[in-house]
Amino acid sequence: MTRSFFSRNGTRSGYQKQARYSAFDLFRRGLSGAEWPRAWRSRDPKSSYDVVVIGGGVHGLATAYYLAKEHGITDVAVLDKGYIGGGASGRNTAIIRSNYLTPEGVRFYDRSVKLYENLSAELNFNVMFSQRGHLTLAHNDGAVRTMRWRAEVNKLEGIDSEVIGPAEIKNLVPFMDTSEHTRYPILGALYHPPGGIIRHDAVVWGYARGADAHDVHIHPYTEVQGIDVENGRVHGVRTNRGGIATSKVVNCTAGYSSLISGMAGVGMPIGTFPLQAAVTERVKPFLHPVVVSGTLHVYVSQTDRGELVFGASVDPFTSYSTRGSLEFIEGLAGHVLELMPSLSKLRLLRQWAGLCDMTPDYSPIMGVTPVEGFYIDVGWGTWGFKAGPVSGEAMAELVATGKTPKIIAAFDLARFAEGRLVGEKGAAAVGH
Ligand code: PYC
Repeated sequence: MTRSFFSRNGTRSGYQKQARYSAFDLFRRGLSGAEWPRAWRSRDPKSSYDVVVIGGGVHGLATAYYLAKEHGITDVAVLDKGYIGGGASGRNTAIIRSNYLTPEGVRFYDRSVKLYENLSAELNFNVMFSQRGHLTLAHNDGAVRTMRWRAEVNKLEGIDSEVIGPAEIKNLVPFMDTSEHTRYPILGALYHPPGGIIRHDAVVWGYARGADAHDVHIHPYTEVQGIDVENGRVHGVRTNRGGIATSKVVNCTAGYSSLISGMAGVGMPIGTFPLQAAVTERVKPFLHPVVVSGTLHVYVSQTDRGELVFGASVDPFTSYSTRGSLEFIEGLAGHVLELMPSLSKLRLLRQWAGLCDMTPDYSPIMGVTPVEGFYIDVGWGTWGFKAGPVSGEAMAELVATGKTPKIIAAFDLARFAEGRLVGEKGAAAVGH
């Protein structure tokens, strides 16, 4: 294991490259109060890079990581206008699953689940992926039908996913009222054992640390203010820290993806909506799987720390606001208590919002654009976090080889003009 040390600007001292600690090291450090080594280096941007990735969340960092690791392209800069992982990667509910509706979606998210399963080992960083199972409840015949449809598509693609009845649901979540006497009786559920939750910040830090170890430059607080395009080709980006010449730019942003693409003159069929979520105080573990109810517009999971994480639908209007609202929290409490009345005494600790770039068919937009050298990995709606690893892997392959990997071919921008939509709304956690 490498034991080299670098300072914040790349010289030896404070930065420990890919260190692995023994339990004794951790104990000694904890007691000594010594400064922890930095996971990635801070440097000034160079005047040019082979590839500039815009967006320092899981998608951008994973793209940079796989470019360097799988394709040997290390002259890469990742730019973010805020801190690393402070956008949608830090503003989600960290649910991972692949029980989608379309074969294209199922295959794509399954590859992501597989990459997530191996990510701690890949990055030598514990991302705390907890595959506790994922339950999507059905409270009416229409929902049961959609769950059956999804289960069949899932099974055809080799995904562990099936429709189960109230008795099996009760086994998995004993405190849930599965009787026929509730206002919204539970008729069944789509059960997806490989689904679960993860530590979103660990994923971001793991990829950032891994990319840095391959000499990728990570530049937080570096806002892209313009993209230079001449004769249909990218030549560089303009930032608040100066211009950077490059022939390849990858837009891996969420929330601002249409603004960034607009700088290159590429229009996006995207509307940006806030998605709010909230977390409670910690309680003893009682909820193992992730539970989703589309009818009641709510999803809930319990973290390893004991907090309950709740989410619901996107706000009903476009906005770039990431503030929580009282209206949302009132609605959320109503939905949660409809499903789990026994939670009425729990106190909420925090709420937040992330920005969701919604596309007309609820599938992402990935691949090339009419501008040569300008690539997009955008339009993630409410499922960007779960797609981080596979998106990074596929975008890196595209940028490095110039060939669109089969796994993302269906998600190209041209599908909107050519009427080849990949309708994934039926796999949304709740009605958005
Ligand atoms: O699709 O699983 C999901 C999800 C959860 C929260 C937002 N989207």
